[in-house]
Amino acid sequence: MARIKRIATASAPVNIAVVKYWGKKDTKLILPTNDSLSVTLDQDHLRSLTSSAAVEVEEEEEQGESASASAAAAAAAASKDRLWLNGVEEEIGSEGRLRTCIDELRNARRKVEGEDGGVEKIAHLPLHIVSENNFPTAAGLASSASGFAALVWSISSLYQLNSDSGGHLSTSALSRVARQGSGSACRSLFGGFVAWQGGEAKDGSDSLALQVAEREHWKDLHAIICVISDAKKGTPSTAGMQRTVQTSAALQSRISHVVPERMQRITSAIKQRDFDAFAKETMRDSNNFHATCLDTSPPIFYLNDTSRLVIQLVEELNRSSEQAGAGAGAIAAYTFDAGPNAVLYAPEKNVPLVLSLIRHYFPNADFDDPFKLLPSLPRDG
Ligand code: 2P0
Repeated sequence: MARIKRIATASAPVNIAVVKYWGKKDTKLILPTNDSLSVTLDQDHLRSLTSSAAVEVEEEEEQGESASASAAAAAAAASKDRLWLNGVEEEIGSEGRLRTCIDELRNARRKVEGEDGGVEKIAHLPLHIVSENNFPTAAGLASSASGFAALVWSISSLYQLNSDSGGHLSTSALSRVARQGSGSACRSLFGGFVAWQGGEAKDGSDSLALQVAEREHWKDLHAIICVISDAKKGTPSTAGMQRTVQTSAALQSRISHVVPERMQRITSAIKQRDFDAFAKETMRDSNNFHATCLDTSPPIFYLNDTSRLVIQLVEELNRSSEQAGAGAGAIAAYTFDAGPNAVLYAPEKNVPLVLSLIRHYFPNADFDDPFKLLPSLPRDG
């Protein structure tokens, strides 16, 4: 029998990168080869919800006060930590990323308990963690970012480490922990527009997320998630990106100047709410990322024919708007991650037009949230 001593719940949304992370220079610490920048989706749309509980299990023994006893107790508790993901219990490996995140947070709590005798002792208790996504895992949308962000925030709330729960760890400091769960997860700890600063330090101390602007800064910007295929992707990101690091010459230009220059331009586009500039940088980065995947040996294909049709549709829409003149600028932007699904960004006033075009060219589209572009042939013309 397990009795809950203390519990905390947190949710974190999915984030969609507009400047993509692809490649690690340290695979254990998850240190990226380039900076990246994303938009965190609004809460309630696509998010992970995680509860973490410190539990007393019946055979729990009294813990001693000495530092070594407390370390031994933490190690014993770690062996009893359990995780349920979407209702199914998952193994917490002794060397895995989940273990790293839990250990970092437990050690931080142990430190606080060691320094302040008045603090309730819970670091020695096993954790029971329950996490669910409010979107089907089969939807082909990255869930590791929201999953690890929600996990890190819920445990840090349970342990009262984050500033919201009275602790001393900033969100950026916690993003260093989430990063070691899954690189892109560090960006989901913040809302709005978020940069992951790759960092220079070998120990990863400066590889963290920073908020570029709050969501409120650019409320008018909307994301439309189009599920083109819900099949599991052929090449998982973690393996695919390292194959790119090992084989792609194109990645080197991405690292040395394409991304650094783009980070500056897109940051200033966001600060100025300049949709035309934001759209251009977003689409170019998506295309540069997929070109780099193609430059990998053997090549990695994430886009499919429907993805390419969406690209053409948006490009044509923007071209016709440019021809109409009067400085109208881009109507929408597309971006694709490590799969065929499209994410479109558009200012609110353009959303009806974008949706009506999608309806026209993909008459079988299922307008759920996120909606599916069923793999049917598009209409002509
Ligand atoms: C991104 N992606 O910036 C890019 C764009 C996919 C394409 O982050 O190995 O699941 O866990 O650090 O974070 C996917 O990679 O990889 C990703 P790990 P992750 O969003």
